[in-house]
Amino acid sequence: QILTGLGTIAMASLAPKALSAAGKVSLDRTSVLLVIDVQNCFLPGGSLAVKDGDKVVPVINGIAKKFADVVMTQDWHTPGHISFASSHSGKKPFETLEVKYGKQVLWPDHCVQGTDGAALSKDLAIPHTELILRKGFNKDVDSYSAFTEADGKTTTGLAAYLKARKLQRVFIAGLATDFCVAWSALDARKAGFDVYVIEDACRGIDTQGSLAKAWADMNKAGVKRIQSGDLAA
Ligand code: VGL
Ligand code: ZN
Repeated sequence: QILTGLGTIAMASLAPKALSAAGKVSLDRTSVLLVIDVQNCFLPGGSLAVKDGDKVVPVINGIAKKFADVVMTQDWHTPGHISFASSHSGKKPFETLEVKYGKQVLWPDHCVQGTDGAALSKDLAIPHTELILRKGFNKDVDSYSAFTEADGKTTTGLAAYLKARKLQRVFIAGLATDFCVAWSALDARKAGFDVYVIEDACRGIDTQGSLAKAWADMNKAGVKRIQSGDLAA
């Protein structure tokens, strides 16, 4: 216990609110599962396949049953999108380019609007998903984050949606850990949400040290790193 001028504060009130006695993270009515970019292009055989990307699908299907509120995102680029190496002569995938809003990693063409590659995995089984948010649809601006485009100022509207729905605790899963998951987690923290990244429900791309850097940045920002098994029943 801590004694203060105002009286006694039980230590329990200082413990992370989410952890129950069993060390599990309990969910409540303010909790939302945010499933990032589980789309064919990022799955094995896709144009920007994330290693073992398909392994997240059964994990996500399982944990989604614990959430009353589920939101998904879909990377949704125009043909000739600024993030495609093919849009810049002499550039190859995984090289970088200085653009108006900073350094842009260049990717193989992926998630072009309306294509099969941009479709959500047919193996996702989360019929109670309440919102599917598309991002990266501006030709000249990428958007890894579900909240704010890569220019650092254009909002997707997601923070306002979650706030209007009184969803304060954001649990993130999906692809890729070191890009769209991490950027979404960091922006969610900036917008004032409590943020958990469910590590085994994510897979990373890991180019040029990006995965280790993403976890370091998330840790520093107060993002909680948990496993699917940490969620209370
Ligand atoms: C992503 C690279 C390019 C992602 C999207 O979903 O993490 N990565 N576009
Ligand atoms: Zn993309």
